[in-house]
Amino acid sequence: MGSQSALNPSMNSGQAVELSLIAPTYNEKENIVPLVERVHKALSQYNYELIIVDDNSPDGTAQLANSLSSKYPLKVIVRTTERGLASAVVAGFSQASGQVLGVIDADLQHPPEAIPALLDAIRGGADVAIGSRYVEGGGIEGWSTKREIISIGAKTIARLLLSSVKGIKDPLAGFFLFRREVIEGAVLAPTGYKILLEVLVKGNASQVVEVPYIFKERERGKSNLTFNEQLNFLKHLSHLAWFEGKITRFLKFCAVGASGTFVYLGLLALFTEIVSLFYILSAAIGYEISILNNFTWNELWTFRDRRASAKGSVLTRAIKFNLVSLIGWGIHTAMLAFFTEVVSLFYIISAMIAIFSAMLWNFFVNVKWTWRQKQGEALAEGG
Ligand SMILES: Nc1nc2c(ncn2[C@@H]2O[C@H](COP(=O)(O)OP(=O)(O)OP(=O)(O)O)[C@@H](O)[C@H]2O)c(=O)[nH]1
Ligand SMILES: [Mg+2]
Repeated sequence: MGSQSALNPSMNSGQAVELSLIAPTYNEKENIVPLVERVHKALSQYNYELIIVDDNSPDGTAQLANSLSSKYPLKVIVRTTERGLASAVVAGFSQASGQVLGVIDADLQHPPEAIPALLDAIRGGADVAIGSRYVEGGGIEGWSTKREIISIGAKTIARLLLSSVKGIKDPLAGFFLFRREVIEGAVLAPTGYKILLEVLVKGNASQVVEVPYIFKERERGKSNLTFNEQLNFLKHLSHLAWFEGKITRFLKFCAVGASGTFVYLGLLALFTEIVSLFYILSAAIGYEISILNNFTWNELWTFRDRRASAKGSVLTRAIKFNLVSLIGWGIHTAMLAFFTEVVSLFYIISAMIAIFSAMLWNFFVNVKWTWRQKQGEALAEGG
């Protein structure tokens, strides 16, 4: 960590800082002056500090920022040994003294004029206030269709995968404020581009509010977002899903599914060879018993944590599980036929795709429906 200018004491006049706003920068020299001025104008009524975390940008962003720090409540952190947006923001958090922490891009794609509305939401009781492009009144200026599709795809995956972001319209926002307590005790991983996800998944926010704003086109400077970062996003998501216990649950679910296959094959052989039933009848009996086997293990093991809070009785869940499995079996068969007959794949490959798809179907529908939690419990536990 490099130079760090002292706060101008007259600016905060000894009062507690209400808001610490972190702006990560890499080669944003052209944006620094308007950023600092616009933030100051927007927040003139508030006790705030702006923390610029620069990764030793070759264009001299940090030097320029430092020259402003006598005039504005501005801290400049220069990192010389590390590079990356997320770790820069986390470094900013650790130096912040405000009761509320916030993040804003330095390239003015996030209008500083929207900060007071976010702060008002926090004052009104929200734990996290998100500058949102996807609620009424919000929007995006000047994105290509391709970029919009990627963004909507990424958002959808995140919302499907992580229960902590359920119901949030813009979980990948880079413009947000939150109460300091939200991340107290949480260890934020300095990976990925999406720090809000870290805060929502690992923090303990219960009230999240979205405030609309229009995401502007970058006027000056160059984008730092690379394809590599987008791949990193998927890595980051799986890390967070693991953190939420989703992956452990999925692996348990798969193990139970595998046990069901053995039960099915064993009973098929037993009823056909020893009880001398017609093999189709043996298969039907074996199949139903294997479903009951799977249900029992899932009830006692995979979804053990949800038993007390799940909706309905054990019997209702068993019936739902049967139904889901039946449709899953239908999906498997239809896909097996489709990929073999229409796409002309080798039938074993088709079967692998079909089994995996049916597995995903079974897992997600059982999570969301069969073992769905009652409202209050889901909130308390984050889904
Ligand atoms: N400290 C630091 N800041 C970074 C780094 N990468 C990006 N930033 C800053 O993070 C903010 C967002 O990065 P952008 O490059 O604007 O990414 P983006 O907004 O997703 O992409 P565009 O819409 O193309 O601008 C900007 O303020 C960047 O200067 C980094 O490695 N270190
Ligand atoms: Mg940008």
